Amino acid sequence: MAKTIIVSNRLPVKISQEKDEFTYKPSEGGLATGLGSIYKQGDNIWIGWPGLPVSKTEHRQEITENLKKESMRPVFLTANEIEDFYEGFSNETLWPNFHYFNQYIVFDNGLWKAYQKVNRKFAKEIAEVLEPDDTIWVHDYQLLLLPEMLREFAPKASIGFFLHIPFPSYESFRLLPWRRELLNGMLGADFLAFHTYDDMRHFLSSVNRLAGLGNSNGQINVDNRKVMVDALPMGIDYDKYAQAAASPETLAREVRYRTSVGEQRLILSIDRLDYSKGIPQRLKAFEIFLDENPEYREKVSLLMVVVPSRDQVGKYKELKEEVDLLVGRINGKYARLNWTPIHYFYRSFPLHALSAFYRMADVALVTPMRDGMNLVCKEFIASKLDQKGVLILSEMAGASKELSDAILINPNDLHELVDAIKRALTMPEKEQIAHMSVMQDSLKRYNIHHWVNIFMERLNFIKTEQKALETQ
Ligand code: GDG
Repeated sequence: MAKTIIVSNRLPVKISQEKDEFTYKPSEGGLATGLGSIYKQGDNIWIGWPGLPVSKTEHRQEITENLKKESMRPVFLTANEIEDFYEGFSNETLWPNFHYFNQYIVFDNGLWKAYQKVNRKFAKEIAEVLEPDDTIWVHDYQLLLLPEMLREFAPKASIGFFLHIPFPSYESFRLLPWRRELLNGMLGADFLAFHTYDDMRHFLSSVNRLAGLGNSNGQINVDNRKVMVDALPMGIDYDKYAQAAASPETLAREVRYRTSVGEQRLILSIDRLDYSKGIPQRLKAFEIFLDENPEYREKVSLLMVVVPSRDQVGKYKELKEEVDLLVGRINGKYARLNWTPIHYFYRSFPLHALSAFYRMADVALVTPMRDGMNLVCKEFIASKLDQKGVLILSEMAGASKELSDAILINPNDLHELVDAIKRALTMPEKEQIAHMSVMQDSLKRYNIHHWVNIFMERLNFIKTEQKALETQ
């Protein structure tokens, strides 16, 4: 029977090691939940890096056996590969370039070689299990070369690709010395999807300029093979967040947290530590807000969760220091014995704590400089069971294309941000409910399951079209 192979850099599992003992926890990420309905069926399988370096052969065997029971297959990476392929080319070359932080790009041919090598390693691992009628769904910027590599040994395979981060405009993408190879790698897929129409347009424009290929309604002819490109915004597991918000565990946490923070109003900010998320800008805007609106001091706090991420990468270390300094400065300036302006947490929380934060927040401040989609703002909306609360959202997040009922801001305009905070805190409840219900309706409908189904449907569609052409 034909199977579906999901491929991503990381497997949907968190493995921790204590001496020679390994413990396995399923990861809670949106992608894992959404694709859970697929990869656990029949012979389907998820292939990816298990998230830790494992050098001993017996450990590798043990992990492989245990993951097999959960329909997963590991691709082991050496410490050098993690450094050069993952931290290096993926996160110091592609990530800044695709998010328009071009001054941060590391141009290094050694990192590029590691990227090619690891993509090849993934291809080989897939080759071990691939059969002619299988479908392969490749995810994200760490594996841009993989579709073409798979095509080499499986010319008829059905290959889909989804990019979770923005695809940059040609003017940004062309800066990369390896732009043609990267593009050709992606064009090995039959169906490529992006979060937004703009990402898709940027991709098509690069295909046109670098590969000289035009398109007709998002279809490109690559070596007599039809490749389809589309915008497919990713949704969340709406019911999971709505149910978590109604659960006794979340409610109990909310009561506890409320006792600690008192009756003041809360503005919520949650992200991985990443320069693309606009964390310093958000802190500066909150500082100006307190400065210009003294009546809000002691009445409103910023609850800021920053989840540690990529802490081996230089720019992330610098950012951590900047955020620490800003929080210290603002708290030092405005704190009172009975009031802390910013409750700052540099760690991650379990789902029910997150859910209690979403419930308690009067305002969610989601202001990335660039974001492929941003799921935090969608989770906030799904958690608002009483429909009260206001979302301030950056125009630069893919989610802003769907959530036009949020207060949309340009994160580079700190004064617009300050005004938005004030507007959010004074918005009448009736207006809050009106906006929230529109956004909830749309997110309920375009949820993660819908996203997965449409992706598979489109991939099947283009494959059927290709076959029809071949038999003509
Ligand atoms: C990439 C793209 C795109 C956060 N803190 C905790 C926690 N989280 C969870 C959130 C959310 C996820 O992490 C973050 O997702 P985002 O979409 O906001 O951002 P990225 O990690 O940058 O994801 C992004 C996404 O891929 C999907 O395509 O939207 O644009 O950059 O689900 O809830 N989860 C837990 N504790 C925390 O403290 N349990």
